[in-house]
Amino acid sequence: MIEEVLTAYGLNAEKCEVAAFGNGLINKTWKVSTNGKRYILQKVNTNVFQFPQLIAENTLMLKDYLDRIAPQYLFIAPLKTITEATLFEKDGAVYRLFPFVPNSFTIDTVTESQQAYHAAKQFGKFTRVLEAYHTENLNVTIPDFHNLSLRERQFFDALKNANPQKLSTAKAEIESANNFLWIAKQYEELIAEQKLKTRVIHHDTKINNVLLNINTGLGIGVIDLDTVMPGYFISDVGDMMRTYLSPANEEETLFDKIIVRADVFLAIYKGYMEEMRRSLTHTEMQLFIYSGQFMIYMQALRFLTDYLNNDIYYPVFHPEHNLMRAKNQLVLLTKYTKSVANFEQVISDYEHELK
Ligand code: GN1
Ligand code: MG
Repeated sequence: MIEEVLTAYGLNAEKCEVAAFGNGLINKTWKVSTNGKRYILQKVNTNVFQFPQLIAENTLMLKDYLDRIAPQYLFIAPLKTITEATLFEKDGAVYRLFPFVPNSFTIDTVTESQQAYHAAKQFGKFTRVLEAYHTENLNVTIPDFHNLSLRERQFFDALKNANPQKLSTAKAEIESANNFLWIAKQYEELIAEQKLKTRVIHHDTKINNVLLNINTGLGIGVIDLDTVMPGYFISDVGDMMRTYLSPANEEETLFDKIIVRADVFLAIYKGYMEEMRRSLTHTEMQLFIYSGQFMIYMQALRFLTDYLNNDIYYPVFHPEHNLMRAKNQLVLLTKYTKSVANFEQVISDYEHELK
């Protein structure tokens, strides 16, 4: 099938070297090298993205818009096939091909706060350059993706339907998740009171979704635009907190390794604010720290719910994999919550310095 895909893009499949690339949980990715040219090939997970055409439409609309209003901005859109299609589709399988951005690389963990700074700046810039874009034009590629109230309901449903053995194995994690229900309650209030502005949001701001420059370490741009949809800034800032603060990621099972780094927190704040300060409302700025709790909690609920539902969403390598991931996220959430007073101080010191 891959050969057929490459041919559809006008490449000589026989002369292409194809190697697995990256480590996303959802789509499959390869790097294609041929005649000194490099590409990124992806097979879209159509269980998760049931209408990949919606993603393709979004990227096309944004590309057209940015070509007009911000031609300098590097927007990494998929290439077209020789018949001008934005996707290759056959027998229900969907593929797309991207140009490989020269001198770019990605990292999987934040080892220096500067990396977090550059990434936060790139995600902030993405939303900023699209500030005036009419969000209602965008397709919703996954409905209710970051709707925490829905994730909470799905968790409650899973509790009702799960087998007793699983409920007992996950007793401590379920209890911990219940202790953080206030995070979902606060979200509901924010929505009811319309405290958050709808913006163009990336919704997957992990560090490996930012391209960095090999020579300078500076940010080049953002990738993985599948979940670019109308949303709230707490999703993007929150997922950065979730994935940059700790040197150990969501797969870590030695939970002592999960720590929350204040210098990385400041780097995220600086990078994002440098781009978004003028755009965020006062109310939104006050939700900067809450955004981490919002996203870490949502991810904990998603992993725990999937464990209880017999792993229908996330791929697992052993029976308790999703439970371990949930536990990991709950540990991170607990440590994050203990750091809130410190984060407030960090922000206030920095703001003071700026004045
Ligand atoms: C999925 O495939 P990946 O790693 O980019 C998920 C994110 C989760 C993440 C957790 C569409 O992203 O929301 O935060 O796993 N994406 C989707 O690792 O569900
Ligand atoms: Mg992704």
